[in-house]
Amino acid sequence: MAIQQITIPDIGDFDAVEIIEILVSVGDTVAVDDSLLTLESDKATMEIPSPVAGIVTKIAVEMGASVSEGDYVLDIEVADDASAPAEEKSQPAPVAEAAPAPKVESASAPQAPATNHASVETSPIVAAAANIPVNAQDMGAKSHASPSVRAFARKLGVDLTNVSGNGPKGRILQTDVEAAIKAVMTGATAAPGQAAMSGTGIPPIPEVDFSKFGETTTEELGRIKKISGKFLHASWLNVPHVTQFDESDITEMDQFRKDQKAAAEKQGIKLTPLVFVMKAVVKALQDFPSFNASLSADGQSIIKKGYYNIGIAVDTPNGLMVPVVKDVDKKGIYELSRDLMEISAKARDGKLGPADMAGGTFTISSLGGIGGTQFTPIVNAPEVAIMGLSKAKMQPVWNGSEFIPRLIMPFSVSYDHRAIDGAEGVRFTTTVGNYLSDLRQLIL
Ligand code: CAO
Repeated sequence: MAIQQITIPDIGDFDAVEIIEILVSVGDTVAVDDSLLTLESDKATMEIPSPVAGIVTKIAVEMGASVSEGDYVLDIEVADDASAPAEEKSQPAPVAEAAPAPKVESASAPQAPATNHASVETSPIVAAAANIPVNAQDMGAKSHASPSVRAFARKLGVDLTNVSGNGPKGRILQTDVEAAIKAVMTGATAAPGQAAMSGTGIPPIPEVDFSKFGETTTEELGRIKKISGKFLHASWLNVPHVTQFDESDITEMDQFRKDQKAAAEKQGIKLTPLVFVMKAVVKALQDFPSFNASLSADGQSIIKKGYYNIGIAVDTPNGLMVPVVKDVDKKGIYELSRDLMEISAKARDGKLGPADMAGGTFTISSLGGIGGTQFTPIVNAPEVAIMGLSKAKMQPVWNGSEFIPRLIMPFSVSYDHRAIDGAEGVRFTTTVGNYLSDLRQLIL
């Protein structure tokens, strides 16, 4: 047994090339020509093959390091009779010597393997065209595939560890990657937990058998949860969210609400802070039309709406529903309260029709009746913004000479950053907060 120090062979004109994959670990058994490392320059990706067969005993480099010809990278323990590269076994050449100069193909070359069969056999490095995001390298690091197939898989977000290879020695071919994509697109994926890729290129969450750890029960999600889940997921993936947190002193507003409560109850109306918030929000939407808007389908324009229909997230026994209160700008507090009571009752009784849920321009999700301090609501796309209301609490507030008790309501606004800038976001929340603190401003 002898330890062979493996160095970077002749890699042509390349110098200080980044290691983007370390394809072996200490203890791995490698055969001659098995890939040890992948290097990537701005022009090409190269796999460094093993010049010897043996067991990897040391890795002397790290991912991201830059290497050049002659740099020592790892040790392989070789059997005494196998200490020379395969094609050189009969020759007394030193084993650690770099293999013959590789053929490195430029980025404009579309396919990896050299076209000349002889050059593949004599060249230890298979070079490939590459146009790969540098930080997307860890997918399929242990899979047997050429750099061009790796590049192809990375571009499409396919994790090669989930793709079976049909090439020589199980090598993954481009056709195998294509077949894996097709299987996902047609829903004919491999065994559970072995999805070749998620549709968005996001690595799938591993499937776990929870019953290994204790008793479990499985209940199918309700119909509404399944439907709303799809919308929430689509928004989460498509909309670059920013959430701005704020709070408002609603002491006066709540006192006014309490003053009106008895009179409202005589008319069968329950006055909650939410209707005041709806009015304050609409006034702020008039000040900031980008929040009462949608992006065009091509994402190139913003469509500002001249009507103010506020969706209200309602917690129902079947799941979350978002009926819409129409023309909030044209209605008074009592009328809005009536509308709110009506649509929440319809939602809870499962009696909402499609028209009740259509035409919203902005959504409010109020958890204020339940609790919590702050949360990040998910934009109800194709709207561009949503407000989350949390529970108001009495808090000591410094007025310049003393602490006084004030009712402070935390709230948040999540928005689509493609449509709204951060400065605009905080101006909007500040404006809503000011209106809530002093309702008189709503009639100005
Ligand atoms: N701070 C303090 N108290 C609040 C409050 C707030 N921000 N908002 C409401 N309250 C109070 C109300 O005044 C009421 O108290 P009183 O009976 O003493 O007046 C109590 O909390 C209950 O209010 P409510 O929840 O019944 O009424 P609402 O108008 O505030 O909300 C509705 C109506 C339909 C939005 C609500 O019932 C609901 O379903 N909320 C959950 C929405 C949800 O699940 N969102 C999550 C979406 S993301 O998954």
